[in-house]
Amino acid sequence: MSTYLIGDVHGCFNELQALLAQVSFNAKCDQLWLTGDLVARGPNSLEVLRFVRSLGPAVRLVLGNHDLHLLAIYVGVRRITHKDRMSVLLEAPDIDELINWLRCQPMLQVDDELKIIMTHAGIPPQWKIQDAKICSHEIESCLCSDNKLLFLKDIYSDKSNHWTPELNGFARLHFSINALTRMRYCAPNGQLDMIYKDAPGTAPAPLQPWFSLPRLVDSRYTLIFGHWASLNGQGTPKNVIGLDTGCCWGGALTMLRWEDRRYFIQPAK
Ligand SMILES: [Mn+2]
Repeated sequence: MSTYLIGDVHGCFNELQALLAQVSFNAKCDQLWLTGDLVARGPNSLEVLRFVRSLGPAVRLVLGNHDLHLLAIYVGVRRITHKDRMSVLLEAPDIDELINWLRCQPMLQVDDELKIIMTHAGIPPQWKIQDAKICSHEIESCLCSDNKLLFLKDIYSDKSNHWTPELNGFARLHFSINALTRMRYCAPNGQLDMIYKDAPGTAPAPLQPWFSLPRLVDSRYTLIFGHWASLNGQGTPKNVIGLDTGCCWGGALTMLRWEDRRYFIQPAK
């Protein structure tokens, strides 16, 4: 049994299959972890969702900002754009089942034996694991409840970027969604910057990548994330691993086998 962790798939179904074939992935005994953003940008979002869902308990995933965007389009509170490349998916005969499965997926994965924490964008400096668990659960409860899905209309609020434990209501959900699915840079006080997006080294002072600030998360755990393709898997501290290497932009899909820390790469086809 092996544990495989793969970065943002973004509809790159062929590369996902090629990567799994490299290691003869077997859903009966192996585990597949996915950093989220299964859909959008790439050509085959529908095939990716159908396949990942079919893996059942062999897969552990988290939702990314593009997965939330899909849910928001589905419930009619956001508009699809040409860049999304999701019109085939949204017109599929099984779209209702796929959405109902997707929206009940977690925002956070924690494995206390393997000592792995995975989210789409990262864990903000101010959070302990327990904070991440509570805040993830709050989002998951909304996503899984039909009448609360409309909150997705306003998920992209750049204003809620400063954490205090007293945050509540929409401001708290916004902070959590920003931190878990969109974060890249923080100010030295840990405040999220939701504007700057380019690779480190170009960011205006005093912004720093979230993973460069001191963290409250238990340092025995390795943090796995995706989301930030321009990092290309580089520049993170030892126990923080970015797996998004921009397959949908012509880069590659990257997979880490946890047990021997070996990397497998599938260039974009
Ligand atoms: Mn992504």
